[in-house]
Amino acid sequence: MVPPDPPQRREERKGPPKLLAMTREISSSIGDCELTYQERRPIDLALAKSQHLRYEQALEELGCTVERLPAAPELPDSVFVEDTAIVLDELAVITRPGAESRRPETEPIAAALRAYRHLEFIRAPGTLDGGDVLRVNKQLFVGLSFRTNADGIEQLRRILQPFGYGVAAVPVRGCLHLKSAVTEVDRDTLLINREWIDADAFGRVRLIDVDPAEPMAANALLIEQAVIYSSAFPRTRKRLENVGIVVHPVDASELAKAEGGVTCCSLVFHFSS
Ligand code: CIR
Repeated sequence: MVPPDPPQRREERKGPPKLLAMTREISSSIGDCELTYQERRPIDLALAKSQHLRYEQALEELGCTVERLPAAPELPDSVFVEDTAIVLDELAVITRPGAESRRPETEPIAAALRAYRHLEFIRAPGTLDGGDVLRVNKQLFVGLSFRTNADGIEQLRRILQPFGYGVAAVPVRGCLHLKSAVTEVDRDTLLINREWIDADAFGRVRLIDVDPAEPMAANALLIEQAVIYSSAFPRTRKRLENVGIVVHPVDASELAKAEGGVTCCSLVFHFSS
C-alpha cells in the first residue's frame, strides 16, 4: 500500500497563487433590500441577474476563478458579499453587518471561506460592513458610518495588529460606505468623491476626483492591472483612462437601485490550488 504524501510534499506541489472571486447569486427578494439614501425603485430581477453574470465574466476575463454561492431567497441583500468579510492573505475577518437584516448573511460566507483562511469574527456590540474597509498595502482605512461603529473598528484593529496591519478610522458623511466615496484604482492611486470623505485621511497617495456630475462614481473594483467599473459614469471613466488606467465597463444599473456598486458583489483574494 502506498502511504499518503506528508503535508509538506503536498505544499511543494501547489501552483502559484491565483485569484478567487467569491460571489453569491442574487436573491429573489432583492426588491426588499435595505435602502439608506435612495428611494425604492423596482428592480428588474432578470436584468439584474444577466448584469451580474456579465460582472462574473468580467472577473474571469481579468484572471479570477469565480466561486458562486447559492442565492438566499430570504436575505434580500445577500448578493453584496463584500460586506460580510474582510479577506487578507493571512486570515479572513467575518463581519457583523450594521443592518440587522443582513447579519444572517455571514454564516454561509464563513463556511465557504473556512476552506481558504483562518477565520476571526467581529462580535457584538461591534458592527462592521466590508464596504467600509479600504485596504492600501498594509493599511486599512475603515469608514465610521451608519453601518460601522467605533467598537467594530477597534476589534478589527486588535485582530489585525499581530499581522502588521494598520487600521485607521475615517468618518464618512453623505454616503452609505467608505467605498462609496473612495476606492483604489491603481497601486497607490485612489478615486475619490471629496464631498463625502476627507482626502487628508489617505496621506501621500495620488488622488483622482470623480467628475462633479457623477457623485456615485468613486466605486471601482481593482483586479491586478484593470478596474471593473460601472458604465453609468462615462465622464469619470475618461479621467481614469486619461491617466492610463485600464477600465473594464459593466452595466450595473439594477443593483445600483439597491445601493450596490461593483466592489460590493465579490470577495477577491489569492489562493493556491
Ligand atoms: C445595503 O444597504 O446594505 C444594501 N442594500 C447595499 C449594500 C452595498 N454594499 C456595499 O456597498 N459594500
